[in-house]
Amino acid sequence: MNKEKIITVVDVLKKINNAVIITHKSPDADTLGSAVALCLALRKLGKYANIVVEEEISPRIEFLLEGYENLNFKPQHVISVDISSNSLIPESAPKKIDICIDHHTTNNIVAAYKLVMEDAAATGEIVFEIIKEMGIPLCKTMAKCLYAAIASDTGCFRYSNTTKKSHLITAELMDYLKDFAKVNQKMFEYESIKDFKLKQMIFANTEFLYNGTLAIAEVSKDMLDELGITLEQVDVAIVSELVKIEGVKVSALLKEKDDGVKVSLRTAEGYNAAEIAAVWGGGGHKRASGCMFEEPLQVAKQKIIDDLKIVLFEGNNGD
Ligand SMILES: [Mn+2]
Repeated sequence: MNKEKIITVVDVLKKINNAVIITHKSPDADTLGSAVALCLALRKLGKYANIVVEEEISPRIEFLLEGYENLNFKPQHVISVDISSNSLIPESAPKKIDICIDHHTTNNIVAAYKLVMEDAAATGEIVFEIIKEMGIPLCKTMAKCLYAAIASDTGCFRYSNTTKKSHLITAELMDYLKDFAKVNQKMFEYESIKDFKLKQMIFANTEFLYNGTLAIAEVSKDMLDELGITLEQVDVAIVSELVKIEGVKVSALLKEKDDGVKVSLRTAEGYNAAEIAAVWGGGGHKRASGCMFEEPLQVAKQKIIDDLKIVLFEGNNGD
């Protein structure tokens, strides 16, 4: 089933002359690494290809753009990678998508061709299979990008979404990428003094509710201004730290933006993060998800606390 879908998409990619590949808002290593790797593969096939990425990207993943340059052409086709809904398409990107490549169970993008593989740990795994099916040999840069994509979404191969296939693909990537440890270091071990100070502030205002089953924290604009950092620089790993604490079933990190509040959620086993976020119009995966609120920070926070009361006392049907 998946194989047929991959062949169909590869046939389409072989026929087109050019494409622009779009990444999701607040880009992570999966969307960005998948986009760059696919872009390079298309260029190797003799196509014109570019990527579209938001201007502000985390310094932890800037290395994925090393050596990348835009080509000058007018794109006729649009490919999305790792984007599950229209609200996650950056303002600067085209909104009409021709080919959608993703692994989110909550994907609701409308596209002429959809390749959504829910069992893939990362979109990077799907792009790996596309590149293999194209018959394009991997290179060091593609391997670096795809490794980063898979390592990012699996929490460096620790999360329950990691499969045997994730490891087999990674093993093959390692033939081309000897310094994978450097990639891990950049993505998982990088921390500036500002990052550390922000973490101190976030942890200091973390609240534990419902007998310690909910850990909820916030990043206000004032906190960011005080440290002189942007929202994109906030390490989402912080919300994962909170769900590791004994007894915590759901952790939420609320980030105040000009137009509302961006929420990242993490859950322990037995609580489906995608289902919880869906209540507020968001989406994601079993253990990690996100959503947006248009209300002010404290209003959004109270709404989350109130809505989670039922979930945390009765449980949801996630695993
Ligand atoms: Mn992903």
